Amino acid sequence: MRLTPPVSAMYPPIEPYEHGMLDVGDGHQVYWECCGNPDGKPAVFLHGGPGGGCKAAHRRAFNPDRYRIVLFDQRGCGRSRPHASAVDRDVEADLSTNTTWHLVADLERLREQLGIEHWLVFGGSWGSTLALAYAQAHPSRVTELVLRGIFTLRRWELDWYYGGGAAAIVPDRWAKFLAPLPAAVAPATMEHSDSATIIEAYRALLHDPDPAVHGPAALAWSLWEATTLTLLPRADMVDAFGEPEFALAFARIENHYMRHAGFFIEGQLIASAGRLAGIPGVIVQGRYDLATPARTAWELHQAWPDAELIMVEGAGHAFDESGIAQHLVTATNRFGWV
Ligand code: STX
Repeated sequence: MRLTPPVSAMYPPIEPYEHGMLDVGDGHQVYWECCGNPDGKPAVFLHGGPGGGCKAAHRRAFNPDRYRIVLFDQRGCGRSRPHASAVDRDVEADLSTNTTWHLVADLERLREQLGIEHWLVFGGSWGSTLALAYAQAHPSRVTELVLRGIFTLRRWELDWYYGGGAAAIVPDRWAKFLAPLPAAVAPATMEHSDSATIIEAYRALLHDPDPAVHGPAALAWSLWEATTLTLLPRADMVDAFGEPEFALAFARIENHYMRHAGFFIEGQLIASAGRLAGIPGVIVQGRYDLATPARTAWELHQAWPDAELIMVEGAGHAFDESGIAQHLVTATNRFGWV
């Protein structure tokens, strides 16, 4: 049985009215596009992963008559160049110039280039992480925040997803994630282990020059995510995440950010939530989110009472799960009239 994504809660498909490549320095060109109404309220969509890139469905979370919707592919992924699947061949633009703080600076550069004073910031998963980092660095530029599947890359969050915590629920999929690792690293049991060791071992595989080594590792990394994002299995996710170039860039970029715990000091995004005071926000969180467990959304909400927390029963992590998409669109509809 092939389950297709329930996107009916979203607006109809649209095409960009303009797009381009922004030279952000360090050898990186970032792809951006604008959709909807050129005179509408500016909103920027921040994709997940990191390394996931923007998809056509992401344009559909906003009323195109009311919003000027800006989407861009973060450094190294999607239509941005060079692509992280090729970093080993490009000494100019390697992962050392791909950090959270480079992406925050890219957002400011893009905002200025597009002549936007301030904008609604929308992000799910890693997109929520980047949205929080950006809003805390530049609060005066943010009119509202619409966030989904909150992820702050604290040690316990990384240990949960990359260290065997979630294996308590999906041991079969976790075993596939561990399969490419050397026997010395992969724990023989399902016991909770240290994500740092696993992330480091994956890094060596993902940057091995031999495609017979980095290829299967990239697929295993990417498919762990594809098979844990949605509450119920979805063939379209597995197909998309199993595309070899996507998987290699996604795995390398995610692995790099996880290895550096997002370039944050432990707990930074929640500890600095006071900087969001006065910014209205909506936090949409799937109750059964395996990738970014609901506790983080809860803790963010405690620290940022201006936001509304919507706990979606019967949903996992993905942007286009039915209850989640509905609440996200309701939030952008509400702010579209402000
Ligand atoms: N990664 C969580 C995240 O940001 C640990 C994420 N996971 N999958 C995605 O994002 C995409 C579906 C956007 C690729």
